[in-house]
Parts: sequence; structure tokens; C-alpha cells
Amino acid sequence: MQFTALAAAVAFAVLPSALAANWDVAVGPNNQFAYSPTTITPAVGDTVTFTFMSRNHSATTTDFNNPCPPPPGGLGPGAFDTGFHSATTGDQPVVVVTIEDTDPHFVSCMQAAGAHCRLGMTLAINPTADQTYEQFLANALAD
Ligand SMILES: *[C@@H]1O[C@H](CO)[C@@H](O)[C@H](O)[C@H]1NC(C)=O
Ligand SMILES: [Cu+2]
Repeated sequence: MQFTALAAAVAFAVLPSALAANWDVAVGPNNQFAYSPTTITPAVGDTVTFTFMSRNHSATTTDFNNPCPPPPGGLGPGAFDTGFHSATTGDQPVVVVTIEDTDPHFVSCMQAAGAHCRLGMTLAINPTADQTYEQFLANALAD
């Protein structure tokens, strides 16, 4: 009986990491000012792997209404900032971020004082009915 309870406790302890998923996001695929995909819906503890595929970009949390440029370090609780990474054909840097909450987070690129952001380089993490990816993109294009 006691052995069974212990085994169950050990199994439960490893459950969260066993269930954590990874979300792959390409940064600048095909030389575009874009992330792909543009929306992801990670759970707490999931990871996001950003692969920098062209030019020199960042993935930085920013304000939904006034996205461009994102502030260095990112914005608010759950903020993150990959920093700038420059890619060449032979060198595609990878940055892994662990998601700490399920609040909506909106991501863009800090490069060129927000110029990439205003070209629509945008990613929504757990967008909501009130804060959609489409509206975030529209806000960036108009910023
Ligand atoms: C990438 O961009 C940042 C910000 O503009 C700049 O400081 C850095 O030197 C650039 N890196 C390369 C390798 O060009
Ligand atoms: Cu960029």
C-alpha cells in the first residue's frame, strides 16, 4: 500500500514536465518581416523555440495598442525579450522561452526603431476575444 502511494506521488511529480509542449516559431522565414505561425496558444510551462532565419530581428513582448517598437526587455508581467539575433544561411540562432502564465502576450521586433513592427512583424500568444491577433496586427500597421 505504502509503496503504491509513493509510486503515485513520484509519477505525479514528473507529470508537469512530461506534459509540457514546445511551440516552434520561425523568425523571418523566407526573408520576410514575419513570425510563423502568427498565433500560438501555449500552456503554463510550455516552451517557445524561436529560430532566427534571416536578417537581424528580436522577439519582444509589447503593448497591444501601441506595439511599435517593443520596449527593451519586453512589457509587463510575463514579459520576455530574446534580444537581437542576426541570421545567415549557415547560422540560425535559437532562443527558447518558457511560458509562465496564460495571459495574452503580444510580440514584435525591436529592430530599426519599430520599422519591422510597423511592417506587421507580429505574433500573438494566447490572444482573446477582446484582444485578437488581427487587431494587434492592425495596431502595429497603424502605429
Ligand atoms: C543587430 O541589430 C542590432 C540593433 O540594431 C545591432 O546593435 C547589432 O549590431 C546587429 N547585429 C549585427 C550582427 O548586425
Ligand atoms: Cu525584425
